[in-house]
Amino acid sequence: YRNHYGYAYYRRNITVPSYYKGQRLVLRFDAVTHFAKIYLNGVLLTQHKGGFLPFEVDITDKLCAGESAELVVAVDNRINHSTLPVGNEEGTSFMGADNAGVPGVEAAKRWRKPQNLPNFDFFNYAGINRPVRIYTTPKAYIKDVTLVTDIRGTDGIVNYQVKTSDTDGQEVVLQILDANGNEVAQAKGTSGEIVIPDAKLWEPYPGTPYLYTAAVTFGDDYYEEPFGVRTVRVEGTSFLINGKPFYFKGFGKHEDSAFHGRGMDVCLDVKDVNLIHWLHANSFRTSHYPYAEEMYRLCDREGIVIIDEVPAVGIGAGAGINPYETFPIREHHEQVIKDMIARDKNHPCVVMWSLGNEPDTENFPESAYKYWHSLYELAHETDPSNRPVTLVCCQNNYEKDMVTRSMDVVCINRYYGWYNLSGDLDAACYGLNLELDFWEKQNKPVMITEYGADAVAGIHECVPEMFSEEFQVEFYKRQNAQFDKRKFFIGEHVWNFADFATVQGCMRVDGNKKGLFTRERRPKMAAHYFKERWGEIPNFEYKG
Ligand code: GCB
Repeated sequence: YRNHYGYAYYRRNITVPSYYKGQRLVLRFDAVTHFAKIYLNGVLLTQHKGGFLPFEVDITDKLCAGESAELVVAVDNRINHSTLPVGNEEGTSFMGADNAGVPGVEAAKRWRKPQNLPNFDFFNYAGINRPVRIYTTPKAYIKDVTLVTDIRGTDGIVNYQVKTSDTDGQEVVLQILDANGNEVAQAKGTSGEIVIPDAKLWEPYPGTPYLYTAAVTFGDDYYEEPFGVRTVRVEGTSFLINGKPFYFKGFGKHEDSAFHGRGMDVCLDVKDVNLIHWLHANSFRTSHYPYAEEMYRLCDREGIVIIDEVPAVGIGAGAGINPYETFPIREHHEQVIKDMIARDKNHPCVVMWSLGNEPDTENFPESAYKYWHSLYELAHETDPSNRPVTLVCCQNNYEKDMVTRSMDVVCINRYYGWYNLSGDLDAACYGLNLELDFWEKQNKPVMITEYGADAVAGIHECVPEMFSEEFQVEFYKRQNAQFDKRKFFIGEHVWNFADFATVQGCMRVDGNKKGLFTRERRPKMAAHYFKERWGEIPNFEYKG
């Protein structure tokens, strides 16, 4: 099954207890990767495209409480130019030399079995990666809760909106509870403004990530949504959390481990969050897809800041044709942006949306600008809290790229000294500085969202050379020294938190080895280096 291509089927009998009678029954899938068809007793209930966000279907009339039924989930793991993430359809692989044009190679590509050729650098783990649940509500129920917070003097302001299944009869009551469960404010009606006097703010750790709870009652329905009072804003070249300039210290991550692949693993999440604290890091990007909801809840509680990314990785990269006019991707892309924001809008840990990772932005600059700018506007319109929006760009001709500079925060992935100028850190720093001079003129906050070197744990050298742990440390020391000189530079996200599985290829030895930790979460030398560095960098006012 590791290299399975196409549909796989999950089949089991489900029963709901008879005491659920009279309730509304909902079948919810937290994520099925990448395309799902759901059948109950052989009848197609729903289908869903996109592997990293939830979907649900009302089964009240389909499943009688007390009776059992056969649930079948048909999952398709195929990726192509209409899916996110993107798969190559031309038979080219993402990694390594392709020898295009060599007759034997070309013929062999046509001859071989169809297979997934990811245009991205992580293993295409598919299937039911997250929980499936049946939940119940009363017949009249709370559909959605939106909470937008602000700070006025010492007061916390909560603008709320509650959507319900029907509007007549019952009244909506919203109570704000403090961390001890005591009511601190209350309002009635489906929307309004609530004031929390002398509010405690949500701050990234080691500040206090204080959480309130919005307890919503509507008739017999009751829902609790934890939230934090905090603001996020970009001003000049600063990224402000609660009005103070924040410095991002952290990584791009993956949902990945040896035993669970991309399957949800709450123990692993707790371990990772502990390691994030151990490193004195404060943030990560959900590269390259929205993670399981449990991780966001944990980060709300633990005060870890998230840049939330949709699975738009690899659009047009290396395609050589204009992806924006060729590939049927826009509609789906818009949908996942809306769905991600709908799912994650109330999390205080989420401070910025990422529209995607490393698309082609330089070869067809005008089409690229049109495409990404409309998505940028969509994200702003969709988010009730109007968080900053970005797109993470790959190492490219930044002078031609019109998209990256138009985002609220410029997020750059750069591999000076690794994929280019390999091993030559003097030249790498020279090139990096020329580029930083360019960004300095744009008058925007800039952060590095990926930089790194593969290091195979246990390889040591007296003179640091590529793939050794010493080289990885040296690579970071040299480049961090350049970032520290630049005031507009608002953060460093190393690539990657831990080693992870990828498609096999001639540039990968048992996966990607750019982790600060091994895949088993053992620290490499670079983890110790960053622990010391980040221990001395405060969350706020690092650059004055
Ligand atoms: C990148 C990608 C990331 C890869 C990384 C690498 O630019 O965004 O997905 O894993 O480079 O290590 O090559």
